[in-house]
Amino acid sequence: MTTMIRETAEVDEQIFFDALIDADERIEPRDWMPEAYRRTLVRQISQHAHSEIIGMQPEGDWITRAPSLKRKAILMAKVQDEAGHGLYLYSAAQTLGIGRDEMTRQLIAGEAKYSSIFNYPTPTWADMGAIGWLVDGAAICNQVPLCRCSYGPYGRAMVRVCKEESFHQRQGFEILLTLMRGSAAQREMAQDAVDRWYWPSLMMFGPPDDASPNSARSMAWKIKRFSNDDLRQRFIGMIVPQAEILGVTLPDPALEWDAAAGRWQMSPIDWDEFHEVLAGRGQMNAERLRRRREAHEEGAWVREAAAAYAASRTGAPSRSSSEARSADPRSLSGARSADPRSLSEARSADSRSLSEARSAETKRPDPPEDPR
Ligand code: BYC
Repeated sequence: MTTMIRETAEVDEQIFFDALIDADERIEPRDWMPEAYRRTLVRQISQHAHSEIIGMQPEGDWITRAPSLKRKAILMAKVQDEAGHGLYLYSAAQTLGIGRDEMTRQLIAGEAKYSSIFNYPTPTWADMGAIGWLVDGAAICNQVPLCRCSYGPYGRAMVRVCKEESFHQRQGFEILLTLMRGSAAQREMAQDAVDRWYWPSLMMFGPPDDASPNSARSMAWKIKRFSNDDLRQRFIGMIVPQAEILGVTLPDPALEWDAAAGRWQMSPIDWDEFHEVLAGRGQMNAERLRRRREAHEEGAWVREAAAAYAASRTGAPSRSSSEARSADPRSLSGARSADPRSLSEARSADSRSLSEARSAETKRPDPPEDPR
């Protein structure tokens, strides 16, 4: 009998979940969700968080070498922003029942992915310009649609991230513009950086649509709103006029707008290089992970001190809050699914209908202005 009630409740939950997705409503941490939806989100959000944290390294390397005090201050603020993005994203992933300690363990053990783009070196100051313009530019194209992601905590985190990324892209553009208005050697340095970052930036959007195993389902769940290839096309459309203003050449002689097809024609992307980087054999993979491990070990005393301080105030045994959360698998996302009440009972008990929930919710902020 109990099993039947449970199964009926699950069917109702699935119907309710599907209805929320169809109605473009948000799924929240305490809502029931299919296990595959939860796993997909943990995969994407944790990878995204790791990318922000590893992404601090290529730019962090230039803080001491920035050409002026003003440039140093701006770069430092940008790198701190990336740390903040990592924190919002780890927090969003934690609402799905995975602990921050576990995500960190996966990263430093080399089990987790992070964006391919951060496995390339930054030999010159112009790389700070190219990263800001191209890498943050690609991030904006990818992330503005994620502000409308069906999972509430991820979508809301993206709103602030995108506002900051827009600023980052402008500062990268401005570095390149300054160099392009400088000496011949500075112009050459800027062009060389654009040549090196252009193709890896295109790879950030992921494999082509016909080789993207996750896209179809993520789009059906409204986690992703556009396919990898569509976003890549939008990105090219954004940077072509900007490259003209800068006076740099995009390193693809075949790049051309095909009005009949409504698409940019381009040379093929070197997907072998992409897969090599994903397999850990990029130019900087080993160094990025070595530095991340080292930072984790060096930060052990801070985590211990914070946990001891928290314990001294609550009298609880000293362990980090994320450990505590992940120790209870039902604490967050499992809460509703363990409740055998049918959906309608649960909803009337909650006295929180869909529309009430909508109006009670803080008004969802508008996604940031699309820079294109
Ligand atoms: N790098 O089926 P697909 C930043 C993986 S940081 C590595 O298309 P999906 C910044 C993919 O994970 C911004 N792996 O997957 C920070 C999957 O493997 P798994 C970083 C990649 O999820 C500091 C497999 O390939 N942005 O802006 O539908 C300073 C098949 O792919 C990559 C994000 O993280 C890649 N480039 O789509 C400056 C955005 N591409 O997981 C700037 C959030 C694909 O099955 N993420 N893979 O083992 C997304 O939007 C999506 O996850 C992706 C991939 C578009 C990246």
